[in-house]
Amino acid sequence: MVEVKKWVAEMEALCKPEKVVWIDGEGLDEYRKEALKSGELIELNNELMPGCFLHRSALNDVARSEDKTFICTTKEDDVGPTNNWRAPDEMYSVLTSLFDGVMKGRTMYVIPFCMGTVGSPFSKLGVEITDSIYVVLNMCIMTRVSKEVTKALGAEFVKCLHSTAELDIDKRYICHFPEDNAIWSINSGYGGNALLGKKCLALRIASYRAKEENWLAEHMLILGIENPAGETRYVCAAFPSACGKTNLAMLIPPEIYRQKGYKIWCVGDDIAWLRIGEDGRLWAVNPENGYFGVVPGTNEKTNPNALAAISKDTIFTNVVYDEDKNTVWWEGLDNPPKNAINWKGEKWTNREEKGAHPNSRFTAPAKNCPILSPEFENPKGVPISAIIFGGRRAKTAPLVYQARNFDHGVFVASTMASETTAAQTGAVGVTRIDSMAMKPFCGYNMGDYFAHWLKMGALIGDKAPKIFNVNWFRTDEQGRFIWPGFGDNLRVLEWILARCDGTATAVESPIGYMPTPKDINIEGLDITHTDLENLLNVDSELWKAEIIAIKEYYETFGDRLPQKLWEELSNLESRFS
Ligand code: GTP
Ligand code: SPV
Ligand code: MN
Repeated sequence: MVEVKKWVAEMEALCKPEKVVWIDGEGLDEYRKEALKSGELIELNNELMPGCFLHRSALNDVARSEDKTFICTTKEDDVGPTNNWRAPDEMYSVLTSLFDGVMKGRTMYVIPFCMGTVGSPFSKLGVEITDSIYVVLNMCIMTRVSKEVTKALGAEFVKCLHSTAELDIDKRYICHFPEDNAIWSINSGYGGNALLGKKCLALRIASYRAKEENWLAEHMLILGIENPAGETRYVCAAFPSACGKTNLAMLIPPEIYRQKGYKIWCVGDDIAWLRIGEDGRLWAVNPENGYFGVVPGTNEKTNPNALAAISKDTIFTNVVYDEDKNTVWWEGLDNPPKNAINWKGEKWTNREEKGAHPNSRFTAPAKNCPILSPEFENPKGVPISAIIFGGRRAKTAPLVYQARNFDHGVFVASTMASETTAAQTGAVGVTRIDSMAMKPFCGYNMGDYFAHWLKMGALIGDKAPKIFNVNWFRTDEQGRFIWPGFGDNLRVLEWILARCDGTATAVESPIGYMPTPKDINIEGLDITHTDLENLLNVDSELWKAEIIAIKEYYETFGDRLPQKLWEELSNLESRFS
């Protein structure tokens, strides 16, 4: 605690707030009231949505700003071609002048928080300093904040400094100093830019540590699949932002699976920390304590569990406000409200325009999820049978395939591509390679990261999870999704688990092992055998173009790219010729 107090005093001297308030998760109503007074929050209908609030962000502050995100290490080479680099001294000097006096007349909140269950040797403690009540309330949902956490604080904690400042986009910086265990973020209040326990700590800083300590910090959901015999097996899945993690993590089995007795358990929906357990297998924990999920498209059909999770004690950001009912609405729900305010805070009159921002979000406590896994608090986590990678691809990637072995799986994951979404600023729908769905989140050189994955595979050996790739987003000539997705994705998971057990058949293709159409159960589905054939088709012309793009991408890593991956690429090329 001495160290924490010393650091807080230094930051107080820099930011010059009017007062300092320590947060321990209790008495939050006081802060909510203040936020209601300032207009930062709107209290929603307490009968229909108890404990729920609406927040509208600044118009220029609706998504992660990747171009304003920096990793500051002594050597530029250590961050690699996928990250923005600045020398620590140079960046500290820019930030110090921006933070100087930034909290004049404001309150400085100090939030000790824990990523992972409190007291576990695998958890990480942090302290976030912020001048935003919205950040305080979100952090209290997304992380563990309690008296117990404050008590546990010692010399080792991640120093997280945040200010919304003037929300000036030209002075926005999200900076990581992995050598100092520090994160400084200014001029944004948006989730991944401002809730520093999430992407900044639990992925960028944690991945840096994980490489040194032989574990993995990944952008992955964790879910348990209980079969009719009552056995639960766990899988992790990495999809880029807004590509279906929360939905898969909370899926409801199709009717025929429910009747047979299948159940799904949600352990996590965004981040997984994976370690080799005493039994030599890979075990995963979810370091978060809540969900910061995409709102649009969430409804009774796509994700009833998420809908239940956000029925109370939830903060909604940038959705539509229903003036008559004092509730919220978004695209994907029925019956748009007559009198409404759009996400920008204007009367919603032009209904051609979306009312909710495409990246509008909910912040809901994990315990609200009706299918939260009983293992959620287990500090050891859950043993992982399969790791699934996937992206949003209109063509190219088939519905599912299995990597030939672990190293080939690392190759598949390092080369996965996806179309960009509204979760990051910039153009939507541009295909980019997003290795392991970690391109925006890996805190060091991704060439070294691939080598680390290969090393982890070698350490685990025979007990390594099997690796798969999926794509729920393949479209037909009219641009419609062919695969029904959502709950029906369990049909693909069933094949994946059967492959892990050695009970499902597969055929070899140039890209890996694939099911034939008869291997995927489509009972009760409105899709044909031909649709499945299309979903499983591997177009060699598209793949030859893909190989060229992969080569160009790999070249950007120079000699930091493991030779093994070049070999895998050359093997893939020869299987297509
Ligand atoms: P982040 O929180 O940004 O990391 O996103 P996520 O990966 O958790 O994505 P999420 O589950 O919130 O889904 C994002 C969008 O994809 C939503 O609009 C969903 O409705 C849509 N989506 C999710 N799963 C499927 C699917 O299986 N098929 C189709 N067609 N759309 C899906
Ligand atoms: C993502 O963009 O992957 C998210 C939302 O999960 S954020 O917390 O903003 O990163
Ligand atoms: Mn995410």
